[in-house]
Amino acid sequence: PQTIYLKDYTPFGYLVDNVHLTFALSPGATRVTSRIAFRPNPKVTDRVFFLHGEDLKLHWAKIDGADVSPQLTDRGLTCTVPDAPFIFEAEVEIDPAANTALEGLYMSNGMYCTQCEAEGFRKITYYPDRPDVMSVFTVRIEGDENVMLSNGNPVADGDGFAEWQDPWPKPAYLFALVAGDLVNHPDRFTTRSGREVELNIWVRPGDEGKCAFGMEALKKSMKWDEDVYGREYDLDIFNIVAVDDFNMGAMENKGLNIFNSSAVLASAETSTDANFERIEAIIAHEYFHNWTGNRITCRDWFQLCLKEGLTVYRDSQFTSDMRSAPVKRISDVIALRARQFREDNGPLAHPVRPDSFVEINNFYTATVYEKGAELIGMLKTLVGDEAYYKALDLYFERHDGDAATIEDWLNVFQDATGRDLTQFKCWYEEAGTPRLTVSDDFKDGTYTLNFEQKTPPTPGQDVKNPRVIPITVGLLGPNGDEVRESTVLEMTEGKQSFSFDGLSTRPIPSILRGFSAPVILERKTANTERAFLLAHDTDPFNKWEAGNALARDGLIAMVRDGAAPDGAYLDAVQTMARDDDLDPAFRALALGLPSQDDLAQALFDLGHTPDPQAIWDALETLRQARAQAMQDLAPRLYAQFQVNEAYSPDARQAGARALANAALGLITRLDGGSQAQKQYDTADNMTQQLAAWSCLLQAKTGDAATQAFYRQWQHDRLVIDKWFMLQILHAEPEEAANTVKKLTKHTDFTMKNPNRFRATLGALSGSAAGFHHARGEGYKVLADWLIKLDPLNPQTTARMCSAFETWKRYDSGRQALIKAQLDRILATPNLSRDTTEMVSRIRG
Ligand code: BAL
Ligand code: ZN
Repeated sequence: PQTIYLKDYTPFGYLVDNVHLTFALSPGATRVTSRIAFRPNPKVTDRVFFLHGEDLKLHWAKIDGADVSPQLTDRGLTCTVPDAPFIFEAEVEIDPAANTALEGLYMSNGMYCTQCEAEGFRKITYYPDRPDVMSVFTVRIEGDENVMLSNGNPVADGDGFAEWQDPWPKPAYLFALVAGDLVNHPDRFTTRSGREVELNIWVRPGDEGKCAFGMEALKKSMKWDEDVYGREYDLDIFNIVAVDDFNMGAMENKGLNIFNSSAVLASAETSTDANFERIEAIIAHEYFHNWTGNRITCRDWFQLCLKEGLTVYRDSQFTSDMRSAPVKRISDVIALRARQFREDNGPLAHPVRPDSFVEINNFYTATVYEKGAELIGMLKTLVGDEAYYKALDLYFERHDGDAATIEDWLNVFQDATGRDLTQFKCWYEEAGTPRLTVSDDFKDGTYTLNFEQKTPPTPGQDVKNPRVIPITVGLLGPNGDEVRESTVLEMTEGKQSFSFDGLSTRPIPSILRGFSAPVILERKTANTERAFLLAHDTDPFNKWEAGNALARDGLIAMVRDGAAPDGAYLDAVQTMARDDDLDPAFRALALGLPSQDDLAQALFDLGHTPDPQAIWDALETLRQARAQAMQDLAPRLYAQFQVNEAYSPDARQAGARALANAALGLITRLDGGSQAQKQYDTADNMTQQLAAWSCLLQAKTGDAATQAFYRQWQHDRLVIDKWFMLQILHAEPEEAANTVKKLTKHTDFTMKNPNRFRATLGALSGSAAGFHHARGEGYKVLADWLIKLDPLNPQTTARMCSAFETWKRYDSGRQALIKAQLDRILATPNLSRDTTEMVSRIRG
C-alpha cells in the first residue's frame, strides 16, 4: 500500500464553485447524480484532474453537457478537462445495503445514513475528496422515507423528495445524508444575536423518551460557546440523528450531526451516570466542531489535531464548567495515561501531527485527540488565559472559511502574544512521552528543584529535542500550609534548575500541579511524603496523584517482592475517604486503584517483566485488605451517600452514588454480596443496578442477577452491550477467553454492530490478566474475530488491533504467542489496508 507524506502536500488544481447532488434512494442500488462546477485553481500550474471514487458503478459522465469516458482505477477517475471553468456531471450507482464498512452511504436498521470523515465521500460519488477542497452543496433526496435530511437548511420538500442547501462552503468529509422512519425530539434555541434555530434529535420510534438529556446538553453547549468563545451557531436548523451501527462516537457533519446511539440516547433506567456525562461531552464536542473543524477546517489529514485537539480541549473546558473541574481533570489524566501514554510508549507511537500514513482512519488516535488537547492546555498555561482567548479570537477572525494548518495555528499565537513558539512546535512533531526526573536541595533558606527531561526514541524518531514544559509547582510547609502558591516553571532545556528562596524550613514540593504537561514525572518520593500530600495538598490533582502513587508503589512491591499491602496506603486512603470536606466524586476517584495495564507498564519501566496474573492477584489482595481495613467506614459511607431524591444525572448526585458504590464494592468483599443483592433488587436507575450487578459478579454470586438482567433488558441494545461487557470484565483470568467464546455464540452477538463487537472483544482485551493468560487463548480468540471482521469492517478491526500494542513488554512465551497471532492476521488473504498497516506497525 502507498504511504502518503505530509511533505508531498500540493493543492488541488481546481476549485469547486458549487455542488449539486441528487440521490435516488434504493437499498441495493442508490443512484447518485452529481453536477459540480469546477474552475482551474490559479495558484496551481501543473493541474491534474483526478476525482476520488471507490466502489462506484459509473453510468455516465459529462463535461459541459457532452458525454466523456474517463479513465477509471479502483481509487478514482481522470479525464481531460478544459482550461477554463466547466461543469462535470456524473451518475453512479452504489449499494448501501451491502456496505458493512459503515463508511460512505450505508444502511443501519433500514435507515440510510452516511459517514464521510475521513475519506468516505469517495464511496458516494466521484469528487476531489480532500479537506482543502471546500464548496457549497445543494442536495436533493428522492425516496419513500418519512424523514430525509442533509446538511444546511431545508429549501423544499414534497411527495417523495426533500431538498437541502448548505450556504457554508465545506469539505466533502462534512457531507451527510440520513433517510428513514424517524421521530424527532424538537426544541429551539435563540442565539445571542437573535437567530432562531430549530433543534431536533431524530431517533427510531421507541427511543423518543431518551432524547431530553441530549437536547439539554446541546442547548447548554450552544450557550457556552457563545459565552466563553463568542461563537454563535450559523444555520436555521441543527439536526442530530442517532444511529445504531456507527464506527465512531459521533460525527460533526455541518448542521446534521450523526451520533452513535450510545453517545446520545439516555434515560435514568438504561444509562449510568458515566453514560450521561459522556453523552453531554460528546454532544458538546460535535457542536463545538461547528467552529473548530467546520468553519475552520484542516488543510490535509496530517493536520487532524488542529480540529480534534482543540475541540477535545474545548469540550473538557465545558465539562469542567458544567461539573467538577478537578474531577474532570483527574479523569482525563487517568484516560490519557491509559490510552495515550500506552500508545506513545509502543510501536504505534506517532507525533500529534503525524508526517506519514497509509490509512488515515488509523490516526484517529489518543495521541491526535487527547495529547492534541494537552498541547492546547499547555499553550494556555504558557501564555495565560487572557492571551489565550485573544489568540483564539484572532484565529477565528483570520482563518474563518479556511482549511488551515498547525503552522497557521501557531502563527496566530505568536502574533497575538509576541511569543516565539518554535520550540513548542516540537510537541506537534515529535512522538513520545518525556520523562521528567526531579531532585531537590535545600540550603540556607533556598529550595532548589533540579529537572532533567528525556524522551525515549519512538519508531522512526531516534533523536529527541528538549521540549518546552510548563511545570506548575507549589510548596507546602511541614504543617501543611502552602508556603509558595502555584507558579509555572517554564522548562526549555534538557536540564534546568529553579530556586525558591526565603524559606525557613525545607518545604514539601507539589510538582506538576493540575498535570500541567503530559509527561512522566520520576521522583523518588517517600511514602510519608505521599501520605502528607494526599492529606494536605491544595491542588486536587496532586492530592489524587499522591494517593494514586502510594497505591501504585505498594502494588509494585507486592508483585515484585511479595510484600504485604502497604499500611501507609491503607491508613492514608481511609483518612481521605472519611474527610467530609472532600467532594464525594473526588473521594470515589481516589478510592480507585491503578489499572492492571498501568501496573504492567510501571513494572516494565522498572526493568521487570510484568506477570499479568501476579498483578491481578496483587490487586485482589489489596482490595481485600482495604475492605478489611475499612470494614467500619465502608457501611457508614454507604449509608451516608445514599441518594433519596428523584434520580438526576447531575454531578452532585452522581458523585454521591459513585462514593456509595465504591463503598458497596468494599462491603461486598466481606458480606459476599448480600448488600449488593439488596441494591440490585431495589435499584430504580442503571447506575445503581449496574454497580450492584458488578459487585455480585465479583463476589461470584451474580448468576441470578445475570439472568434477570438479560430478561429485563433484552429489548434494549445499549443495555445488552453492558450485559456482554461486564460478564467478560468480571471473569476470572483463566475463564475470560471461554466467556468470550460462550458469549459470541449468544443469539444477540453480532459482529456487524461495532458497539456489540467492542463490548465483547474490547472487554476481552481490556481485562488484562484474562487477555494475557499464559495459555494464549485470549490472543487467539481476539485474532479469530479480527480476521472475521476485517472483510466487513476494516476500520473497527484495525483500531482493535491496538490490543496487541504492548506485546514487547511481556515474557518470551507470551511474545511468541502474540507474534504468531499477528503473523496469522497478516497472512490473511485480502487483508484490508487498514489492518495491514496497523498489524505491520505493531509487529515492527
Ligand atoms: N471527527 C470525527 C469525530 C469527532 O472527533 O468528533
Ligand atoms: Zn472531534
